[in-house]
Amino acid sequence: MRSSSAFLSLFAALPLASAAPLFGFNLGDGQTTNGAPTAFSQSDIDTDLLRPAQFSRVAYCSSASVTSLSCGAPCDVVNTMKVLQTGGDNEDIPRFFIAQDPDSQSIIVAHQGTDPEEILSVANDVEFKQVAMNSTLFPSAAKGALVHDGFQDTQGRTADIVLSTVQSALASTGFKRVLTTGHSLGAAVATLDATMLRMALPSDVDVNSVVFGLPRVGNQQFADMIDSMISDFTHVTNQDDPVPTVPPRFLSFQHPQGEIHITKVDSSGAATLEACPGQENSNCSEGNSLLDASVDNHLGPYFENISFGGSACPA
Ligand SMILES: *[C@@H]1O[C@H](CO)[C@@H](O)[C@H](O)[C@H]1NC(C)=O
Ligand SMILES: *[C@@H]1O[C@H](CO)[C@@H](O)[C@H](O)[C@H]1NC(C)=O
Ligand SMILES: CC(=O)N[C@H]1CO[C@H](CO)[C@@H](O)[C@@H]1O
Repeated sequence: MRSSSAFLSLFAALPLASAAPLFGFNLGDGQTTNGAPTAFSQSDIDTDLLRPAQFSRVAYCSSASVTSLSCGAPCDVVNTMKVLQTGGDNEDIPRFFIAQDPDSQSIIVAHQGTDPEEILSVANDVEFKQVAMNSTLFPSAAKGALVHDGFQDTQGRTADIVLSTVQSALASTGFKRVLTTGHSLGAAVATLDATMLRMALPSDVDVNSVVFGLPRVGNQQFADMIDSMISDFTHVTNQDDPVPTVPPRFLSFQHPQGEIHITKVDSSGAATLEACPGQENSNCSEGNSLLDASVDNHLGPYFENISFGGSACPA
């Protein structure tokens, strides 16, 4: 199996410009909509997005500091959670943690991401193909569903421990809810985790996923499968972040539904958000111009002053 650190360092060495021509094109054959976005209020942020964002931020912190909830401010705001499992090495295997969250009566699975240059290189790398989903992990994948093989390889490195830990945590807590979350590459892994868990867990367990700065993970059939399996799937895109526009649609990649787009973050940290109907909405990320691309927007701030990445974690 290809080593992630090898491909990350190989492609991180490429100038960003070599990746740039691929993103921003609207040439896919999947559905696009111009449906008018609807307002997404501050109370919607607090109810639906804030806690997942706080968990995704913690996923960048060291395993030791997460286990002891001593990662500083990012841990302090989620200090009612009980951490069940941590892992990853910040290289081949991005960091992750699994916790039980009494506040939401949920089992949380959160994955670390990568920096903007790395994710753009990986997502745009033409060496990475769309491949069939692993039939062991995704036994009821939709016919014709294909995913980015780099993202699937990364998800596969933690899939078994995620599945077994979530199954035993559901049994020991009696909780009936699972949330997967993450930022950047971690968003792609969390999306695949949700798919895997939905196929493996009993139907009375609710599986949801709320992710940030998600690149496109798979093709139209994959996007449609997410739409039908994960009804509240949500991916938050920040202003002119180019990552949600890669890999490009002309290579047959397509987002699922559920985009929440941040249109503005003012100097006090107040954010304006809108909910975007459809899978690819030209009034949201899909309509971004390459000329305005901002890799800083990939890291944040998103809302409530939440930014992601190693520098957003003091430990
Ligand atoms: C599919 O997933 C299983 C379970 O994690 C793993 O053992 C197997 O190697 C995977 N197959 C491929 C082709 O990666
Ligand atoms: C964000 O941080 C700034 C500076 O620390 C602070 O003034 C502001 O109140 C914060 N905004 C929010 C929405 O938390
Ligand atoms: C509400 C809104 O911004 N609607 C726009 C969505 O995109 C179409 C096509 O680009 C515009 O015509 C709408 O005004």
